Order: sequence, then structure tokens, then C-alpha cells
Amino acid sequence: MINIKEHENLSILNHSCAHLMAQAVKHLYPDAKFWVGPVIEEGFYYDIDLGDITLNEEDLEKIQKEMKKISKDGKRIVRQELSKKEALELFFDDPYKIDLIENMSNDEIISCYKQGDFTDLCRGPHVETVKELKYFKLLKFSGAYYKGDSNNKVLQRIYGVCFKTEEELENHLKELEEAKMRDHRKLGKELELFMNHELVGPGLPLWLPNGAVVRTELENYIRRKERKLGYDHVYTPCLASTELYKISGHWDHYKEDMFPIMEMDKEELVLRPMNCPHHMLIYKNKIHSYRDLPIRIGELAPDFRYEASGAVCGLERVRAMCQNDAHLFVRPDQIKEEFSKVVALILDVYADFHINDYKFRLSLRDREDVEKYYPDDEMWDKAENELRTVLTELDIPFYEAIGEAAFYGPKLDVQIKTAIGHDITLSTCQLDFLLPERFDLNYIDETGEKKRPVVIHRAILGTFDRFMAYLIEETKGAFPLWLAPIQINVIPVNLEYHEKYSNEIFNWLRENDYRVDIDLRNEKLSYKMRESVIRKIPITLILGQKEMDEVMISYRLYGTNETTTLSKKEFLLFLQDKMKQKN
Ligand code: TSB
Ligand code: ZN
Repeated sequence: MINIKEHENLSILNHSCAHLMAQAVKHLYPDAKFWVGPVIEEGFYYDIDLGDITLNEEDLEKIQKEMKKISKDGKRIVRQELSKKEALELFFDDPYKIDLIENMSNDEIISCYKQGDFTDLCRGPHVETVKELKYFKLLKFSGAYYKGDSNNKVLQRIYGVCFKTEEELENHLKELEEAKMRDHRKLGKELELFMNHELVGPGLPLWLPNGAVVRTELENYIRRKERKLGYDHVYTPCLASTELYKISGHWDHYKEDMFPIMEMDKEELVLRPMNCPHHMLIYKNKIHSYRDLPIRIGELAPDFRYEASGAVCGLERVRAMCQNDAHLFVRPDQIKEEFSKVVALILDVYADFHINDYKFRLSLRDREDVEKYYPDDEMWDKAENELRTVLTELDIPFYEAIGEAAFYGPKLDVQIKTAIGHDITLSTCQLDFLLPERFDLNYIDETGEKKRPVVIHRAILGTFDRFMAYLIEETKGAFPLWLAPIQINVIPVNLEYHEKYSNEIFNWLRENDYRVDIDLRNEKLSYKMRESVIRKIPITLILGQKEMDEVMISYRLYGTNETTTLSKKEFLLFLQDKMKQKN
């Protein structure tokens, strides 16, 4: 962990490095114009107008070289203060700077920083000389719309990072390299877990047999857990009439995220983005007494969302997903207990998957955003306060985020960081007073009066798609035994002598319900063993003369070079134990 002061220093260093990069760009592309160049968590970037030029890797290297040259020259970085008028004069031929300056107040002192032949508008602070900028690296580039608006011109965005010491830079680059190796899109391809095809479309991955095995295990796992906790599972269709979403409010507040209407026989149908409306109708199908509540309706439910094609990412952000969804219909006096049970379930599941790097986020509405959030302040305040109280009482550390609530209510989201640095929601638990109102849901209380239940929406694994993306990155594709597509790989030492015994063991393991493979190719033992490791198979059996003569099994665990020999009975016990450990 770095402290605040170090963090500030690093920000200054990176900010100064952004200027250094801009200066180098200006040397190489004299017509370049600069928009903004902020410091970000991972270093800095600068948005640059290079006219018709699109950068490539070689250009990046040239810029980096020029930066080194400027740094060696060692010019001082000098602050200048200007009035708005003077600043407008200085940058008269730069529309981007004029845009920035015009947005400043008339009496504001505007600062510029000059280093050698380059001056940039900037609040600062900066390091004293460019000499201090030694250990930097330009990492990547991309196109970025001016002001983030797709109607505007595309600027060239260059990312970089700068450190105080060579060692820090080297470590950082190594971490980036490792993160790239963990990227679920890369591993998903290598391990044949899923694929994409342009004929299907962006954000619509196909799960291959290996991925499908993992998914089936996850589905069974969570269904079993939920059943034990009193959930009832249902199946509902992916299509519904638009009417349903007009009643629920999705049509008013969520339409942008939905695929367009399909017209059929004068009917209007839509693909559902969420399952809540269907589950509301299931609740409404019966009269409920206060004694029946809570009712927990779960579904492993396919949903469709119109995610921007630039935002889709492997299995992490898709357009067709399957939620591990449930809606809990509770009495107001049951909110706390039910909510706590959901949090306990999240923690229980996370323990099974060894998920320990996450943050709880309390996602609240943005009062200003009347398009997204239904306009009932009283209801919102009640829901948000209720959730905040529950979290405080449960002693759960959380941070708050405005504008991240669902349109129908506040959420407790569990945020994780992906290998490539995306901050995404895995699990969610949401409190909703709106949909029960919209669907006129009731239960009969002790006195025979009709009362309104409250709905808790929750997804523990989130979606199987996103959870799988997470798992791939977390395990680096080396799934624990209970999840691995192939759990055991059988390799005979010598095909001529040990094939029969290997086949016996293979069949015996299969009969015992393990997912087994046998490698009977005419290849060297060392080659086959290496391949077993590349496929990240948890257990590799090596069966030779000794094993055959003594009816024993020798195995190696993934990630070790040790060979252990057990009797068949002992080996089965070992497997059973390992399956229970979930790792
Ligand atoms: C929990 N109605 C609730 C439900 O009852 C709901 O839909 N909540 S949600 O919008 O937050 O989605 C649930 C989970 O789906 C999220 O927590 C997230 O983990 C996952 N998710 C959301 N969008 C995507 C996507 N585009 N691709 C993959 N997973 C997604
Ligand atoms: Zn829901």
C-alpha cells in the first residue's frame, strides 16, 4: 500500500509525464493540438488531435524516444500565471485550449507550464525539471471522441505510466504482462471454454463443451444452495408483451438497454432485460397470507440487454446473459432478516470460491436524473435509508455511489476488479418498494387486511457469464477439481504395455462419475505430461509397470512436480475429499 503523500507525488510525476509526452508529440507532429491529459489510476493519458493521422506501435516508440531526449536535456518546468485575456491571446490558434479557457471564470488566474519550447495550459503542480521524468513507458493508444460524444471528431488517446524508480516501473510492467496472461478472453480461447463468431454478433459468446461443463456445475451448485434456503425455482419465457414492461416501468426507465420491439400478429413483443416482471406475475397468481412470506422465487434466467458494441467484453459484459436471479417477496418487518440472509449467502459462496478481493457498494439514485429514476422522493428516501440502516447494523463496510441504483430502488453491489482493470458488479442485492406498487401485489395480514409486500431482487453469482469471466481470471484457467472440464487425465507410460491397465483405470473413474480423459496418442510421455499441464487438468495419472503390477495409481497435481502413489481405494477417498474442499 502506498501512503497519501506517495500517491500525490506519483500523480504529479504522471501529470508532468503527460506534458513531456505532449511536447514530444509536438516535436514530431508540429500540427498536433491537445485536448485534455489527466492522471488516471494507471498513469496518464492525453487526447490529441493529429488531423488525419492514426497512430501505430512504431509511432509510439518514436514518441517515447523523443521523450527520453527531452528528459535528458533537462529543462526546468516553469509556472506562468495569466489573466483570461492573456491566456486567450497566447492560445489564439488552438480551438481546444480556447474551449477550455472560455469555460473558466473571468477573474480566474490561469496557469501555464513551460518547459523549453513547449507551453501547456495546466493547474499543476509539476515536478521541477523534466530530468525527473526518467522511468516511463507509453502503454497503448486508442481513438477517443472529443468530449466523449460520438458525433464529434475522433482524437488519438495515448496512455502511459511513469514511476520514480526503474524497479517500480519494471514491477508494474511485469504486473501488466501477468494481467494480460490472465485475461479471460485469452484463456477462454486457449482452454476452449467459449468462442465468438461475427455471424452471431458482438456480445453473444458461444459456450464450448469445456465451458459448458463448468457452467453446469455452477448451476447445480447454486440451485442446491438456494433450495436449502427455501427458494423455489421457476422457468419463465424470455419474451413478453411490451405491456408488461410498461406496467413495470422498464419501458419508461430502461428502454435504452432493451432490444427493439418485435411485431407479430398485431402483438408487440420484447426480449426481456430482467426477470422481475415475470416473477411479479407468479407471485400474483395466488392469494398470500402474511404467514406464507417470505416467498423466494428463483430462476436461472436468460436476459438480453442492448450493451454498446464497444462496451461488450468476452463473457464479462454480454448482450445475452443468464442471471442467477431471485425475487424475495417479504413483509416490511422481514426486510432486515431476509437482506442479512442474502448477504450471508454471498459471503458463504465467496468463501467456497475463495473470493476475497471485493468491495461492497451502496448504489443510490441521482436525484437530478429524472429520466432514469422514478420520481417519488419519499419512496426513495425510505428505501435508501432502510438499506443503509441494514448495512450499518450488519456491520458491513461499504462506500456509496450516486447514480448507480436500479430505476426501481437502491442496491448493495459487490464490486470486483478484473484482470484488465474493469470495476464490475458481481453480486447484487436490491430493495424495491416500486414494483409491488406497480403490480398491485398484496398479502393478507393478521387482521385480514390487504398489505403491500416489499421485493428484494438479488443475484449471487450475478450472471453465469460474468461469474465465469471472473473465475477464469481468478484461477488463471486452472479450475478446482469440482469445476474442471476434465478432472483427471490418464497417461500410460508405455502404450505397448500399459494401455490396457490405463483403460481399466479410465473406465473405472468414469463409472465413479469423474470427468476423465486418456491420452493414447503415439507421443512421448514427457510431451503428454506437458500437454496435460497446458490444459490445466487438475490431476494427471502416470501409469506404468509398477502401478500395473501392484494395482496402484500414481498421480501428479497441477502446479506440482511431485508424484504420489496410492491404492485405488485410497485414491477414490482422496478424490472425494478434494471435491468437498472445493479447491
Ligand atoms: C437481481 N432485476 C435485478 C435482479 O433481480 C437485476 O437485473 N439486476 S442487475 O441489473 O444488477 O443485473 C444483475 C447482475 O447481472 C449484475 O449484478 C451483474 O453481475 C450481471 N450483469 C449485468 N449486466 C451484465 C452484462 N451485460 N453481461 C454480463 N453480466 C451482466
Ligand atoms: Zn429483479
